Amino acid sequence: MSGPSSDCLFCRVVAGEIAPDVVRETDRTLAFRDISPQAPTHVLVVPRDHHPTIGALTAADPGLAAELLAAAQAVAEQEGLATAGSPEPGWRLVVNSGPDGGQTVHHVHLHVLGGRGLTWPPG
Ligand code: IU
Repeated sequence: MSGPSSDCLFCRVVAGEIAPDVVRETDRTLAFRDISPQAPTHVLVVPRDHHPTIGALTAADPGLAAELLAAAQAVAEQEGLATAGSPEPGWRLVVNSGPDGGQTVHHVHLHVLGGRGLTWPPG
């Protein structure tokens, strides 16, 4: 599924009905600050097309999945968490999928987290 869904929060963001704090955009992706940041930098990267999970996106449009990954790297560099030649100071990419994964918004999104030392394992 890739058409917009009126009851999908991130489809409404992509459509401009909700105005997030946008940090980067391309013709197929949008990156904006999480409303409830879990680190000094917490940016969500979403495809403009609606795909519910990372698995659904990868199956339907692997090229877009790769674009989303590249967009996350670009956001990390833009936010000063990494440079093209170095991963320093470092950052984390999180994709929650399904109930046990803790996914609450069912439009695939990549969390770009950084700006402090992140602990492991996650909760
Ligand atoms: P999750 O991976 O589905 O659990 O992440 C959803 C994220 O969306 C979560 O970090 C929320 O804080 C974030 N979010 C948001 O940025 N804006 C909103 O209006 C809502 C949730 I609702």
